[in-house]
Amino acid sequence: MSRLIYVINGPDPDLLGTSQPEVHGRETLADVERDCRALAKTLDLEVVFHQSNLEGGMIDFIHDARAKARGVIINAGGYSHTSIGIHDALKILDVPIIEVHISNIHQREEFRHNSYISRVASGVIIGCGTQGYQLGLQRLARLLGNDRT
Ligand code: DHK
Repeated sequence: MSRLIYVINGPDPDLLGTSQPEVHGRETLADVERDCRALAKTLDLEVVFHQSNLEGGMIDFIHDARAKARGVIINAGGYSHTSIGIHDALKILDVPIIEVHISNIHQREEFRHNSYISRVASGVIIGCGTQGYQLGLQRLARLLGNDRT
């Protein structure tokens, strides 16, 4: 059976490493993808990275995940705090969802404190830097029944 994990990123993660490095660190999304690929192999998982700056683009990736993925890791960037459309698309997925925020959104502006995605996520990883994506993968491996994690 497929062990495919969709890693879906919204706006800003595409600028990782260059936009606000003091908040999001210096690693690029390509670095994150490389590290996740290496980790996924050890967990007997496969990862596919998707990124869109558009809400509808992200929703398309989520719909696509319904037929293909065993789990989803999502950092919806600013849409986390605004998008009922992304919330609704995630809500009808029947695979585990891990929400990642690189920064600690609770130490930042008040408008970042609510995430619509947290309401439908199995787990939420906040403020662990780009390592959060790897932690998300480890969690999904556990949820999918890999005893090595
Ligand atoms: C990334 C963003 O682009 C922000 O809009 C979110 C999130 C936080 C992050 O920390 O990964 O508020």
